[in-house]
Amino acid sequence: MEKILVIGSAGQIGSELTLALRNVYGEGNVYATDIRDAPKDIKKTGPFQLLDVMDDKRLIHFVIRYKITQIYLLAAVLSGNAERLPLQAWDINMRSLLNILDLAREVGIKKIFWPSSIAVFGLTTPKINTPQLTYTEPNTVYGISKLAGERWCEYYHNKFNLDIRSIRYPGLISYKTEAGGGTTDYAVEIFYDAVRNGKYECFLKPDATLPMMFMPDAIRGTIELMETDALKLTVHSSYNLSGISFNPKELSDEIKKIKPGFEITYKPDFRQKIAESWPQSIDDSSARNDWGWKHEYDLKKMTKIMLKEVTVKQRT
Ligand code: VAH
Repeated sequence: MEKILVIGSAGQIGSELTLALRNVYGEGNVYATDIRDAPKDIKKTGPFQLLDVMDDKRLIHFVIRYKITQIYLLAAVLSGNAERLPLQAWDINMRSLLNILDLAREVGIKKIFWPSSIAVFGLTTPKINTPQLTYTEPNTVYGISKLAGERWCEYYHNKFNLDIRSIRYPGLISYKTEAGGGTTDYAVEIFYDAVRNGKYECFLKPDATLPMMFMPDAIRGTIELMETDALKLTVHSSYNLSGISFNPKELSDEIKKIKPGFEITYKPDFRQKIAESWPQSIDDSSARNDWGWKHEYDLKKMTKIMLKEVTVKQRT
């Protein structure tokens, strides 16, 4: 019986991945944890406990007590926030991963998932159809921590035969949690402001094209990766994964098709420079070849669902 520990269950990915894992492995077998309180549905559908991934002693007791077999480490400081507190963000993003890797080696955790990001790419990376293997010279604290994390994951795989799997997520769009300080989070904020006020002031330029993905695709891709036979996996740093690429103008035009009165203005801030250092589209052929990955949501379908769900959420 798999016993799964999710660290960061209150976050954008964790709040949805925890529920999806409970559907697959049984509610009582997926232990949701976070440093802060979790959404009601996480606490209602299975075990939840406050847990700080930086507290390695409490972490090891938890893992041994509940006989954990898999760990999903989703806690991290995202790009925008990381630039405000560089050394604290580096410490949190790296020490949390190293705590888990060493714990897994010590107690023999079968499988680990850790999210990387397209933030590992930088200004020297080809921007269109960015390959799996290419220049990775990130110039953000977040990107540097994700690149270093990928190197540690591959090191523990090669040296200790740890089965750790990772995805370079593009910008993720979801309605369950509000934006969490990322550069791509304009694509989440815009829906809340469109529903609440009918207008949005965007912190990126209208033509800032970035690789994005609707959360249901990201959750399915993560579970597909984790359920793939280890012998089929050829990437032990982190898999490129691609969904949709668009810019704020294209997204706002799609919103206007449903909400004609919606207005967008642009006031680029420090995150514009971060966005300019990232790719515009991603080549995910390794994921397609290794486990048959294919995204399902396009910009039109995602926009329709986001507006509907955010409208419902604003009413409750
Ligand atoms: C961020 N949402 O903006 C994250 C993501 C590709 C970006 O990793 O920081």
